[in-house]
Amino acid sequence: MALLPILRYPDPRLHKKAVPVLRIDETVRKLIADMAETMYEAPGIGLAATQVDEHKRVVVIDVSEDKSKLLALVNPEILERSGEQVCEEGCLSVPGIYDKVTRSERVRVRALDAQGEPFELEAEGLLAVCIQHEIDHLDGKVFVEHLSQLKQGRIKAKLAKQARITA
Ligand code: GNR
Ligand code: NI
Repeated sequence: MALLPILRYPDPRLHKKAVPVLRIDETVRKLIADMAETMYEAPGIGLAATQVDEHKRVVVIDVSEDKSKLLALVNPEILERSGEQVCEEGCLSVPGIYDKVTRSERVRVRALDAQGEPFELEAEGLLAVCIQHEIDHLDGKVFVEHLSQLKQGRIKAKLAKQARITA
């Protein structure tokens, strides 16, 4: 296993659209394992391949208290959505920034697991938020793009300043 470096907003590579995985082989399973290790170490509740500069439709999620329920979703698709919820979101690619985003309350998702087997999942609450946040990443969208242009400008300025301090 290996820890992977996480791209930081506003890196333009975060806006690439990930392509579907055609064959789930050892390379994809290694990516899933490395992404899980990277997510747990961060720590975070989800990670999209886009964030580690792998532009394939692969996501890992674990919203459980004890970090015991790893979900791997390959080629995830939202089949149905309903309701609305507002959640204070954060992102490993936008460190130190948290803001409210409105998303669907419930989603039904179809994906392939790490063995290439199709499965469906009904999610609500935080898991539903996380699934939507990760699929956004695969489509090249970072959560701050749900915020106003004014807020996006302030966030870019703040991160640029942080980057100057850490450099
Ligand atoms: O760790 C994370 N926490 C989180 C909190 C609220 C809404 C979404 C998230 S996802 C985030 C990890 C991440 O950046 N995934 O892309
Ligand atoms: Ni994120």
